[in-house]
Amino acid sequence: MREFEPLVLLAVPESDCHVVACKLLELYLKKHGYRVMNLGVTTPSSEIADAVARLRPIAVFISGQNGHALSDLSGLKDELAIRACSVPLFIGGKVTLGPVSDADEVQARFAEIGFTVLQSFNDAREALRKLVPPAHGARLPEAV
Ligand code: B12
Repeated sequence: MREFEPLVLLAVPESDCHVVACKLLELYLKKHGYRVMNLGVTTPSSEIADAVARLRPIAVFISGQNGHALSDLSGLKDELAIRACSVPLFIGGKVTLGPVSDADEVQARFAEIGFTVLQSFNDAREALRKLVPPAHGARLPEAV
């Protein structure tokens, strides 16, 4: 049994004030045994990168709702590289402006800036399970 569960970092992009989905994702992942640090809404990429460097999460999940995630997050890969950090990056929500006409195109655009697009909270859990399975029965410390 591990003493501490792995940490997952959550955030909403810099221009985006939609708080609900990110908070729900936090509660969902905690319920499923992960420690979660939620940086909350309107978080600049530099702050996300600083948190990755400081806390060394196993993954970063972004909830984007206002449709501007692609431009908001376009610098994150470089911000991480400056800090010599590498971490799997995932995003979900309403990640584009308007309805999605071609999901593969959206996936490809986000892949260019280092992200995998996920649809549901369950997808997030599956992605995490592939990285580090939660240790069932472990006593969970409070989020940092
Ligand atoms: C509430 C709301 C607001 C509130 C936000 C209050 C707050 N602080 O949270 C207010 C009124 C402030 C607001 C403002 C704006 N909003 Co608004 N808002 C909404 C609304 C009605 C609900 C969003 C919400 O909380 N949903 C609840 C969550 C839980 O549900 P969900 O979004 O479906 O989330 C699910 C999935 O998306 C997914 N998911 C979400 N995040 C993640 C993350 C990961 C990692 C994964 C795996 C999955 C995942 O799982 C969730 C659960 O199933 C939506 C319309 C709608 N009905 O969705 C518009 C909406 C998001 N807003 C929109 C817009 C345009 C704006 C404004 C730009 C409007 C304006 N002109 O000012 C501003 C933007 C302000 C800003 N800086 O971001 C658009 C976005 C359009 C787009 N993306 O193409 C929407 C879709 C409305 C619309 N149909 O046009 N908004």
